[in-house]
Amino acid sequence: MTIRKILTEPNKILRQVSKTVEFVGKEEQRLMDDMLETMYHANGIGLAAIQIGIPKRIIVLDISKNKEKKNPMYFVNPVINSKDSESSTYEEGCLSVPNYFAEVDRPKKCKIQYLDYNGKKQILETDGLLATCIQHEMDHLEGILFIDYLSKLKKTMIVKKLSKQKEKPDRIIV
Ligand code: GNR
Ligand code: NI
Repeated sequence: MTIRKILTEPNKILRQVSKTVEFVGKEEQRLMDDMLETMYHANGIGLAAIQIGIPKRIIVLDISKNKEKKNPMYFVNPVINSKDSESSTYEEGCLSVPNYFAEVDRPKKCKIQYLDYNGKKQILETDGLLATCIQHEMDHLEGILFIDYLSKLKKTMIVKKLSKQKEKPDRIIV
């Protein structure tokens, strides 16, 4: 497995719409392995393939708190079948928008269908952090970042700072 470089905003590649995966084979599984390793290395809880520059509709997630008991999840071609009318607010971050955090409203629950690591069709009802994360990752597949939901002023400020910034500052909550 290989740790890949995570692209950060501003980068046009992050704005691409990812392509549907026709077949889950060895190449896709290797990509999922690399994505998972890259995500763990960066201390993230989710990663979309486009974040490492590959425009395929593939997501990995691990929201388990316990570092010893890993719980990797793989989603290929995920589709949201239904969304809750109730929304919830979560302070989101993104490995492609390093060190910036902001509150985002999203549907509290959603039902999704997807292919798993073995290409088998699955359905899943999610809520809480998992629902938030899956929606955040699915946005990446459409070229959308969480900062797109912020005011123009906040977004512009973040993008401007990111394009100047080279090294890691502390957490910046906007
Ligand atoms: O690591 C991540 N944490 C996170 C926290 C709140 C809401 C969404 C996320 S996803 C993010 C990793 C990432 O950028 N995935 O695309
Ligand atoms: Ni992200």
